[in-house]
Amino acid sequence: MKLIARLLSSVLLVFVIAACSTESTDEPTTAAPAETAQEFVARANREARELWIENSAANWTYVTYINEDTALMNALASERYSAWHSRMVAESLQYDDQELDAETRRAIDLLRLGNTLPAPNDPDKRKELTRLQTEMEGMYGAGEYCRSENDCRTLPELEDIIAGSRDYDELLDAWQGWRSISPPMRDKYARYVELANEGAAELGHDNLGAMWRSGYDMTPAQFRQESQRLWEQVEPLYEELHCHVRAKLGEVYGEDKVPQDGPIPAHLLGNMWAQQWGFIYDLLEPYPGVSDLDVDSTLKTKDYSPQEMVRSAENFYVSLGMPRLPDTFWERSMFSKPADRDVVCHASAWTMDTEDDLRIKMCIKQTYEELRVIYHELGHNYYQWAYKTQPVLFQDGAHDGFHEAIGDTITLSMTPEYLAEVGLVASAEQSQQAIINRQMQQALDKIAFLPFGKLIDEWRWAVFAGEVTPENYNQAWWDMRTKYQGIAPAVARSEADFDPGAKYHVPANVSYTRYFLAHVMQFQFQRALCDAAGHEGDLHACSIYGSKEAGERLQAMLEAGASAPWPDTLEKLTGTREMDASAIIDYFAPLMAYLQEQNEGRSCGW
Ligand code: X8Z
Ligand code: ZN
Repeated sequence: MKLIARLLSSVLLVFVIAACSTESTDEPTTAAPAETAQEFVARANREARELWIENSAANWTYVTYINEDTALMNALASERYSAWHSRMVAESLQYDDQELDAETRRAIDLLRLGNTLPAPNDPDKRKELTRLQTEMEGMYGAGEYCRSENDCRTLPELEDIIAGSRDYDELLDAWQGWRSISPPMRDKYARYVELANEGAAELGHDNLGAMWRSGYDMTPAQFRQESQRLWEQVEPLYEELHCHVRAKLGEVYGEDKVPQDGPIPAHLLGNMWAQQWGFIYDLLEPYPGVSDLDVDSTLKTKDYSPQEMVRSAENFYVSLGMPRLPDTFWERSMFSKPADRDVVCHASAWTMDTEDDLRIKMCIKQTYEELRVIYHELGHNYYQWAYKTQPVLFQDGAHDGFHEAIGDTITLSMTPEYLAEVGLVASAEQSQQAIINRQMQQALDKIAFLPFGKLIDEWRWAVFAGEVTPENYNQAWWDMRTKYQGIAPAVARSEADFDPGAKYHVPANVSYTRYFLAHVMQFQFQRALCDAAGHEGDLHACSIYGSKEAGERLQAMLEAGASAPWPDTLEKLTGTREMDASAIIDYFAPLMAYLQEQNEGRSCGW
């Protein structure tokens, strides 16, 4: 997660803003403001930077060392930021009637909007909200499932079981076990929704979901439509994948366990949340033995250390012409799970000082999936580094989907040729069968993710809008999981459970549509970068590894940060002003043909 999101998310305050930007009028002003709008923005940038540094230090300390004391320091820093932000938003209102240059107006708009967790303008409520949020994130980080007093498992351990076991009951135990951490969050979450909605309403938004949706240079209603449009473009591809995976799982676990006309049991897909299915590739490999895609075994055989895995990701960015990461990155990052304390293992990338103090926080394991997560995180770090010369208010992605898409775009260049070149697989095969094998591996990651990426906020938008209430939190969650993903829990769930809380971004208050957008846009980015690199032929065969031309185009986009509306930034890279799923459809054309053939005669859907 980006620090700015975290920082700005921790708090926005209290004053009612009628609108995010208003038209200027001809009415004379009676008193000259103490500061010009430009001076105000310059001060906001200066002060925001100071608070950013304080908040990131407190937050970093908390999530890498969870205890009561660090929780307190974290919540206090959030409150301080919140109070400042509230004041600044109120002060900014005096410029609403002025005609401002575009840059100043945008800075003010971003100042008001750039907060994912607005608090009400009441010190007690502000304190309550920052503490609730801090607490829920800590409960997630410290969560563990104990079968007995001396037999406890952390999330990374439970994830290993879900990824590697093929024993139906053992899988179910790990799946249910992790979900034992979240019922205690339920009441806190309900209160957090009330308070955050109150904060959003004071800023002129219908609710917090509507406020989140207004961060895309369009209205919340338009954004909802946009994400729906993109989902409809990719849905047919997901349905083919689902159908084939269900059939294969039926063969492995029996059709009594995996009925061929209904949703797939949620614990059989290799991932704790069934969001990416790469760990069951061995059950699905289209042409067994045809290509060597087993990066996991190379990482284990060569015993890659976490540092070496991070180096390997850094090398890719360097090959594009980007600099090596600073020494402090290597000294201060957290690459492994400490043995002696609770941490939030969920991966994140940080800029601590808006300049060169970049870090990642991960509990790295020796798997290909983790290697790709490292590439993902370094995408955030290189973005942060590239836009460090922008004013702080523009130090962000063009929108949050851009931020999430950078590192993922780079992973699309991890072709068999690239993997062979850097020694992560023994050899690269070019045959059609090898292509299908690799596409299956990628689809289990990228296509399987799409409905999940869409539904998390679909649920939260409904919660924030009051359409889903605490009485039906869990039921609504599973309704959406079934509707979009075609999966279902294998054991009865009830409102005594709080399954959304067992997914990091819910207790951590990180919006999620960003990942859905990123999964579509990374293919658009890749198409543009491959053009720049002079690639000819199929998109799926392109790697921009080593291309300085692609690197320059990418860097230009990164340096712009949030300084312009995202369609302008997108147009510079891709020539289009629209998010569009045609590139992902083109990319997976070979696999789509394979899946359709496999699914012939099967009855798909759930
Ligand atoms: O949260 C992340 C990143 C950090 S921004 C590791 N991702 C989502 C998730 O894990 O749920 C990346 C893909 C989706
Ligand atoms: Zn990310």
